[in-house]
Amino acid sequence: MARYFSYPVLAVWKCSCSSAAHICLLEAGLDFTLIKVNLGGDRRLPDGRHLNDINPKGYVPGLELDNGKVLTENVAILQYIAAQKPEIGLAPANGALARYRLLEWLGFIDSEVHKTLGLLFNPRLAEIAKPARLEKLGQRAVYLDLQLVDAYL
Ligand SMILES: N[C@@H](CCC(=O)N[C@@H](CS)C(=O)NCC(=O)O)C(=O)O
Repeated sequence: MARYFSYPVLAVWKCSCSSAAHICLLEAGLDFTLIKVNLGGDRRLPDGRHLNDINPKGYVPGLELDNGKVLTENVAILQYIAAQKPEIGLAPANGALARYRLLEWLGFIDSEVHKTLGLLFNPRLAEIAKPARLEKLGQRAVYLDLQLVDAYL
């Protein structure tokens, strides 16, 4: 199949965590193709491929490079994009403590906030499971709030 995209190709869905990679690509000023995959639909791409062909894990984001290789996981994708334009300073230099603070934040958002929050939108989540999830999310939100106050207010 002819490749008519401008690479890299980013598979996203609206209002999802894939927005982070989209924002990062825009901030970096890189040329790229955005492909919207309807997670609530058949998950087909405009070229007929399935989302699983870009990300075998079956979710967004997936970043397909011009060599056909695919990068998944926001933690990896965001750092990859930052590395394409190091002069912009989207990520601190490797080896600097600030770089590990970035990883710390990405890990926290990915595993503690995103996954705890995301499950609450699953209509199949049993009502009985919700209070414990909300309590955990509340704890994470308090921490997040304090950090933002310290850093920005
Ligand atoms: N660990 C992944 C999580 C990706 C993820 O959960 N994506 C969601 C949207 S926010 C998704 O595509 N869900 C569809 C599914 O799991 O089938 C990352 O950080 O990139």
